[in-house]
Amino acid sequence: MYLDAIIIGAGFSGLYQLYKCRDQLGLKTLVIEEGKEVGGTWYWNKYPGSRCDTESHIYCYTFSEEIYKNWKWKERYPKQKEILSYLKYVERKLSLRKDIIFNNKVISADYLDKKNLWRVKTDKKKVFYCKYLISAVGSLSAANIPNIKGIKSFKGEWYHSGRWPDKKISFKNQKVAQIGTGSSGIQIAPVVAKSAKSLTVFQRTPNYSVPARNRKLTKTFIKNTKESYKQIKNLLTKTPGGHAFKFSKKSIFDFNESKRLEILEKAWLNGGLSFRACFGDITKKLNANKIVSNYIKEKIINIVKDKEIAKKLTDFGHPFTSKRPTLNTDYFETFNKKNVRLIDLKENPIVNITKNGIKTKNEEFKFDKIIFATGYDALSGPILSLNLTGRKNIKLNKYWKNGPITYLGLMIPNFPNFFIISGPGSPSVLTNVPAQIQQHVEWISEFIRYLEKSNSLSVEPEAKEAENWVKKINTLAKKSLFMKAKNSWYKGDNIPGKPKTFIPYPAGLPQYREICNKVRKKMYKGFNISLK
Ligand code: N01
Repeated sequence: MYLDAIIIGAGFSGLYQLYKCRDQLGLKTLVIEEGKEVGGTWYWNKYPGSRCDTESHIYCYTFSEEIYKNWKWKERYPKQKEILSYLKYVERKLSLRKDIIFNNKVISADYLDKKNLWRVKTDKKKVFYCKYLISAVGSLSAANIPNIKGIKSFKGEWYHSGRWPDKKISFKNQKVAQIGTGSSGIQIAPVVAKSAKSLTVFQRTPNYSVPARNRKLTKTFIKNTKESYKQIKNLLTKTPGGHAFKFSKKSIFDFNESKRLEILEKAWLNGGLSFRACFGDITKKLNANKIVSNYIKEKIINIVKDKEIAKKLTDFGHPFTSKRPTLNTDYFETFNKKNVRLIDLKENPIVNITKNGIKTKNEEFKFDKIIFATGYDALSGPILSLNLTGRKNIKLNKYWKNGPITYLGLMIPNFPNFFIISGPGSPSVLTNVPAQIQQHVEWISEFIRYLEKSNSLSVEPEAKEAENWVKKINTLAKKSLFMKAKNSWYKGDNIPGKPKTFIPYPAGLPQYREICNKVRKKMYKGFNISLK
């Protein structure tokens, strides 16, 4: 079957890109989705307690005033189920389903030089041909299931947070292990601990976490956000992370100690990702960051009653925000429960999984269920899993053997007419992702419009431009606090053998947007376009 465009993935990015390609560019378009429903990450991440930590009134599309105003969010942070309902609503509103095939995983895509077409194969033995191939597979969809010896022998059930099964899973009276304490693990533990007989949390690196302070949205708040649609939409293009909060222009050192504390207390009580913005230098300067890192540490120590456990939970070894900041609801309080244990993997590492549980250096545990909240082969993983072969039989896994090479995070040399939404080399995971996605979809769609008008056959970035882009990202990252974290998936540390290079674009969405706009104004400088 021949199509003008194929989009892989039916999450936030795939749905919007389908609408753009089909309804605004008039292209014959198909979305191929591995899951059985729309939703992308919000289809798969059905783990207990799953909820977004970006506020609901901005964790959504802003391209359509009607959609924005018609949808009513319930809470400050939307639950996974609510986001899924929202995406289904958008899909219905735009009549997208008829151009999506579900339960089909793309297993390979090959560029056919002579025909200037992509050949896309799925695990259901379907084959499609298209001119434009667009990845909407997301940044965090390739689950990292650690290769721990003995996993196959485990008699109980095990799950990964990002590939949570559809069936209902009960933890009532169960002995549960949880490996991993990132954003997912921090949400899972308090919920599982409520019903499990016991919960044992295996922690490799302790994580800073700020209270989420979730709450029901008031009618007044909902009304105000709808009335401020235009201002909110505009604000999301101006802030570094595409969030609705601005960073303070003041340094922490502009204030004496008591005033600093007053500001921090206020931000802590408000909760949320905006905590890091209460002083302008928290995320930029190590000395300012140290004060805030210590403040969070003190807060946790005051919550956790057992001093030994508190020490393990706060032995961070990296600055606050150098890894993805997390929000929590009663995560640290959970360790005051009698049925919850914390195992510090630094002093007591896992040796292997047994048929009955987990064996560590010092102890053997029995478990009924194991939860892997161990994160993802982030950003490059999902693209590599597509098994792309570009021009002249160039394999993407070889071309990226030293790390992902893209120009603007949007295209790859030697892989013509292949676009990436919110992947490596773009701000992606460092932002409120729907805001970044919309910028990408709109930029890509304008580019395709231009290519179609110009009678183009194919387009790809110049290799030199892509090399410079990767260098630029790594130069920017070196100046940031991100490089101070060990085991950071931002730089591939979490996956054995993954090249160590900084992957997302770290200088913020407005700067990135400006660069993309400049390239467009200069008639797509840096891209080689071949005409029919
Ligand atoms: O994954 P993570 P996540 N043995 O990589 C540990 C988004 N998200 O799914 O820090 C033992 O952050 C690992 O330890 P270490 C969001 O962007 C958003 O939690 O590498 N432990 C870490 O503790 C987020 O950042 C939301 O030393 C192992 C944990 O597992 C991203 O997804 C919710 C291990 C993984 O943490 C990923 O978050 C959920 C091993 N072999 C996710 N391998 C919201 O919006 C890894 N770990 C709320």
